[in-house]
Formats: sequence, C-alpha cells, structure tokens
Amino acid sequence: MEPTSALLGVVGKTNVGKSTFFSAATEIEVPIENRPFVTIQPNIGIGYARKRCVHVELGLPKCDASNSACIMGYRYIPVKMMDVAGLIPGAHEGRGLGNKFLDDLRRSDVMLLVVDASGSTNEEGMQVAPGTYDPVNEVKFVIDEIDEWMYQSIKSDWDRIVRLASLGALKDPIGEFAQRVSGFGISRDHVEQALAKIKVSDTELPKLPPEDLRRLVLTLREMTKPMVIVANKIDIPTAEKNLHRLSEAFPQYPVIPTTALGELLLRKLSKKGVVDYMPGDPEFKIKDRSSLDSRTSTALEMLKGLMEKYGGTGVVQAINAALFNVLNLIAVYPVEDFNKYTDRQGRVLPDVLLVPRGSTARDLAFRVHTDLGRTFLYAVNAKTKQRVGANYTLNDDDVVKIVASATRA
Ligand SMILES: Nc1nc2c(ncn2[C@@H]2O[C@H](COP(=O)(O)OP(=O)(O)OP(=O)(O)O)[C@@H](O)[C@H]2O)c(=O)[nH]1
Ligand SMILES: [Mg+2]
Repeated sequence: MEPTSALLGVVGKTNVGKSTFFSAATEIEVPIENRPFVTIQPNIGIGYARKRCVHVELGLPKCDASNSACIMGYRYIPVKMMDVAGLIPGAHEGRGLGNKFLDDLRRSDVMLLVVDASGSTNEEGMQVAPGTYDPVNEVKFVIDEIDEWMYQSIKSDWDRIVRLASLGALKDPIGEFAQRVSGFGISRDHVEQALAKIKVSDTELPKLPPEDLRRLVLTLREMTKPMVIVANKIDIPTAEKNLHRLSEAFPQYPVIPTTALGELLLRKLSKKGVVDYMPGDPEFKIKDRSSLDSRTSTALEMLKGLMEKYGGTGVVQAINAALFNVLNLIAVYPVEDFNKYTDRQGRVLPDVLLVPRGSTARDLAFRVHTDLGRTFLYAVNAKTKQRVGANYTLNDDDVVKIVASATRA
C-alpha cells in the first residue's frame, strides 16, 4: 500500500512512550523500556488514519480497497511515521543525545508531540512519583528544543547568505533563503508569508539582527511543523487533571488523551484472537476470557472505562487529528466509471487519496498522474453525475472521474 505523501514525526521528551505509540500504530516491534534514551536510530513505519469509507454512504455492499484497507466500513489510510530519539532540556547544547537526530524529521509535515501527561517522569526522563512533574513544562521545553534545532541549522546557512550579501552577490535574498531552507519543507511562499507576518521586507532580510532571524525561524516552524499533543499515559490517574491544563496552555494544538500502552495491549490481544477490537474503536469485546490472567483482566477492565470516557485509546485519534484537523486533508476517491464507481479493472472504489482542503479537480488529476493533470479536460462528480471544471473545489469524500485527452500511462 502506498502511504499518503505526509510524514508524521513522533517527538518528545525521553521515556514518555514515543516508541510505544509508534509500535501500537505501526504494529512494528521496536525496543521499549522504562529508562531514558532507549531509541537511538529512528524507527520508520506505516501507521493508519481511519475514516468511514464512502462505499457506506453510497449504499454499496462493499468496496475493493487497494491502496488502503476497508474493514467493517472503515478505511484505514496508510501514512508514513517516524519515531526518533528523545529530548531533554539543553539538548541543543549536546545534552542527552543532543538534537541533531531531529534532522531526520526535516521533511515531516506534522509532529506528534508525545508528553507524559501523568507527570511520572522528570525532565531527564527518570521515573518519579506520578503527578510530581508538570507536563506543561515538558511541552514547553520540547518546543523550545525543536525551535533551537531549527534555528541552529538555519543559522549556519544564514551566515553564508550574509557573506554573499556583503560581497554584493545576492540578487534575490528571498529566493536564496528559501532555497537554503527548502530541506525543511519550507517554500518561497512560506518565507514571504513569514516575513510579512514579522513585518520585514526582502531587502532587510540579509541584514536581520539575530533576534529577528529567531522570530523568522519561529514563525516558519509554526507554519511548517504544526503539532498534535499526544497526552500519553492517561491510564495513570494523575494524568486527568493535566489534560485541560495542557489544552489551556497550548490552545493552538489539539490535545489528544492517549494510552499508547493500552492500544499496544489491545492490538496484541486482538491478533491472538482474545479480544475483538478494530484500531480506533471506542470499545472492545473480550472473546476469550479463559485465556486471560488476572492482571491482564484487571488492565482490560480499567481500559474499558478509560476508552468509554475518552472515546478510544487516542492512538488512531491522534493520527486522525494530525491529518484531518491540523493538515486539513480531505479524502477523495478517483474512479473511471462514475456509475459503478469502479476503476478500469472493475474494482469498486480501489483508491482513496488525501489532498489538502481547497484542492481542485485539476490538482487531483496531477496527483493521479502528471499527464492527466496536463491534459485535463473535465471531471465528473460521481455522486451527482454532474460535469465539473478544472477549478472545481473538491469536497471531503468526493468520488471523481477525471477525463483528459491523454489517457493514463
Ligand atoms: N502507564 C503507561 N506507560 C506507558 C505508556 N506508554 C508507554 N509507557 C511506558 O513508558 C516507558 C517508556 O516507553 P518508550 O516507548 O520506550 O518511551 P520513548 O519515549 O520511546 O523513550 P526513549 O526512546 O527512551 O526516549 C515504558 O516502560 C512503557 O511501557 C502508557 O500509555 N501508559
Ligand atoms: Mg523510544
């Protein structure tokens, strides 16, 4: 299955459950331990967002999902995830494992910032009595370290720009700057918008004092590395009181109550056939009680209550929040036959693509194939059977046939 083009980066303090979250989401076994700095090399895998499949709305008995899975009417849409080493305060000065490893996340589109909402690990990731460390503080220092990482890497390129400018060899400061930061997924548009936001003109750019460069980098980070706060360890009672504190302190980010440990347990037991659970469900059923020891039984009882309260374990909910709320992506189903909703091989709704809200029919054509985009003639909205033009703005769950003069290679 081809994942969507988005990359989700899993970041945070050390020993808060990043790898547990990653493992639960991707079903890849990775080292997990209750001590700081277990992860050193990044873990890369595919996680899934979940969305009601459009075949249900269309009244079809089933679909032939191919680039994603459709289970019980839900589409599981693959997305690339990367879990990296953990941070501690001062990482930018080389403390702990430093912050250089964040370079692996340069191209990430959104970050899942995992925080120990229960406050049972201190700044250094060492275990402490639950409720004694403040997760608001944790999120603050992690964001500061991310900002510092971005600032330091951009600053070294910046010094080269300043040198060019002093030699009178800088014709297009914005273009030069944008090119140097493009590795972060920052475009010229982003740079222009950020400069407008901090009220700096392009000619002033090469002469920016360090504080203003810092503001520019911060603005660019906010624009290009949006975040979801994964408030993990909600299975520990001290987490509850911190949830609204986190939301209050960071109103710009969704805060998703999560038990990565709970999701991991459910996926394992579901594979063994002990529980009936689909990732992202708000509940599960125990199929085979006899195979459970008393500890697992008690854990499941507690998990049941938690999931009722929060609507699930939070793992799939966090991925959904990242893709649908933060990145504002919508699902679109390209088809060949707009009456039968099939592709050329007669498969029903095989593919779903995630595109930014506001994308047009022509944008979709380009996503399917460059030739289709270039030779686009018109599209058909399969739900209404109406013809639409290149500038038609796609809606979530649209089913679309693209008609172009060059057929797909
Ligand atoms: N109670 C509870 N413990 C959790 C949860 N998620 C992870 N843990 C525990 O937290 C500890 C650290 O988990 P990891 O997933 O290794 O943490 P990490 O953030 O990847 O840590 P580093 O890679 O070392 O920075 C382990 O003992 C996990 O079992 C959770 O939701 N609830
Ligand atoms: Mg880890």
